[in-house]
Amino acid sequence: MLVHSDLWLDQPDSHDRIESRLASGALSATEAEQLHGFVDNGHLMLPLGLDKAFCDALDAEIGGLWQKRPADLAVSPSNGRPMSFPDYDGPVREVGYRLPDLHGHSERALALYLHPAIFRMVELIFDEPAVAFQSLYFEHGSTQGLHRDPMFVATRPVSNLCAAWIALEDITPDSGPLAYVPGSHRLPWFEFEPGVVVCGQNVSREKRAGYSVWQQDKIREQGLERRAFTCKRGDVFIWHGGLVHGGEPIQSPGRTRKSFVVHYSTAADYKSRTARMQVRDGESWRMVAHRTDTIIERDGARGLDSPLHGAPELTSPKPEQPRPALLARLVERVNSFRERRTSGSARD
Ligand SMILES: O=C(O)CCC(=O)C(=O)O
Repeated sequence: MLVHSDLWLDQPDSHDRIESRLASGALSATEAEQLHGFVDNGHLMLPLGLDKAFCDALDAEIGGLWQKRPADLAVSPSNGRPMSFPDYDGPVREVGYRLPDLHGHSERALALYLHPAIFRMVELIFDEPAVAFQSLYFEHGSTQGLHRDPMFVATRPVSNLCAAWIALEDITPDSGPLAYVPGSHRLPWFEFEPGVVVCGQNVSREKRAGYSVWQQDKIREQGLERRAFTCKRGDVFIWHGGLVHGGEPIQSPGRTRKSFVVHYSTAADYKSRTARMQVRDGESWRMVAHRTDTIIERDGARGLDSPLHGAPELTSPKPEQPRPALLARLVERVNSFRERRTSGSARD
């Protein structure tokens, strides 16, 4: 299927619009060139020139969080769902862990989340006020299969989504760089159910495998090529919500690939966000949902605070309670209804 987009950059006259904005002085020549590339390829690169001291200080903040383990910060273990930091009992900084919404606990992550130069580019992309709504810190390559963000990151409309991937160190080919397929943002979309591009929790392994084969076929049919984003510390890769991307294999085991990802939507459409994490409850686990509509503004940029700073919403009950599966399903249904009404949940 095709995903409908009202964004200017997905319209047939997008290149003309860039030239008009350039002529009117709304864009610099460099910005115009970047936007032309974005329209055609689905991505652009922006060098921020972060210095080593900044990245070392961010790393020290992360080290401090590993010691402190705040309850309103989640850690996602390799291949696992987010869990409350104090409840994590795996290896410290294990390969593949992620920190969702680090911007809620790190001054430097927040500075990147609301970075004025990235924000300017994102607002040129949307051509309307934008909002950062979630962040994700990776210490190592994700090795994630090729995907498109709307499969896991919900926005409404689906098309009003873009992401910035910020290198926090020089990224070498053996470290599992970001993988991407230039031009893939114009490919048709796989339907996990009729009319549904979201790959929900209940999508079967077979269906996911079917998606991968289908996506590879489409890439091949169109003569597109997978590339690896090797780059310098501070380089930012901004991608269109439809761009197919993932993580390359890590060839040097244990090698870090520190990066920070921010997702953006249009401020008029994205007002609040719910995030879920698992918390220990005696011998078992329960899922807790938190929602925020708090906006942080700085230097003309705006972003949602970490949802985990807010009070918990409905939680799934303890398994010992009567008819747990039924109740849990009911709670899940209410939660997802609430989320659909407000905005979206997101991958973590
Ligand atoms: O950093 C990576 O390897 C992949 C990141 C990604 O796919 C995402 O955040 O959407």
